[in-house]
Amino acid sequence: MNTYRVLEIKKTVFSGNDERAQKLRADLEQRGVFLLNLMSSPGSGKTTTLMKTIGALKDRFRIGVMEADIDSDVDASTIATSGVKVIQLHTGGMCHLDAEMTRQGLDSLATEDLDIVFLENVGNLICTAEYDTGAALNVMILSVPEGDDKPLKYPVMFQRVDAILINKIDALPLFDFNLERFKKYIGELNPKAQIFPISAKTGEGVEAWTTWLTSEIHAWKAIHTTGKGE
Ligand SMILES: Nc1nc2c(ncn2[C@@H]2O[C@H](COP(=O)(O)OP(=O)(O)O)[C@@H](O)[C@H]2O)c(=O)[nH]1
Ligand SMILES: [Mg+2]
Repeated sequence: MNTYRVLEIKKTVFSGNDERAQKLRADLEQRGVFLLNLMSSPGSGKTTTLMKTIGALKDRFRIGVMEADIDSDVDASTIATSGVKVIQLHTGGMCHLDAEMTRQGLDSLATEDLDIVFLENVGNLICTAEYDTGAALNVMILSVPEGDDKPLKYPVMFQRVDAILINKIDALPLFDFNLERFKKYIGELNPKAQIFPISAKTGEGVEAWTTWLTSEIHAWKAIHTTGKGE
């Protein structure tokens, strides 16, 4: 099993997060490192979904993971079992990562030998949505037990993401989650968002997600990469 380091992130004292995020995005494009920012409420299945996604992509891409948490190392220790490079970021009470904190994490992870970095953001649907991390792709997970009305309660999050994973579809028979109603809300808020119903537990639907993600990474690399990659 891989070991992992823990980085105590320094709180950002700078203003101008959007400019910093644009700068970081441009740096990552130049370095050929595709950063994916994964957001959700606590317990929706970010770590479990990352494990399945890593399993599908690790033969094709060199993957690194940054696990952000207020204090614990539980997730980094889980991800380390997959064999990819992982770092635990402690936010010291902050409920999100901004671009400068993300840069600190990437510097500590060291990305020279990586094609993709997955950032598991701190678990919540509010402040994580409000800070651009500099990622190439923003993805969120909504799990079935949370209910199909969450786009009405947290519209900023659902508006800002490129893709939405509806996780825990194995539990659909137990809940009144209505996928068609959910799609209607998203059609109004963010019609360009891709929606993937999955079960990170059983693996159902995961292939459609990883196939789409792979094509997004290839399209991004075709534009930005200079000789790095598969
Ligand atoms: N039934 C079911 N449970 C899941 C699924 N994905 C994750 N879980 C469980 O949900 C809990 C939280 O998952 P985790 O990946 O740690 O969520 P995170 O806090 O968003 O990283 C764990 O007990 C997982 O085993 C799923 O697709 N179906
Ligand atoms: Mg987690």
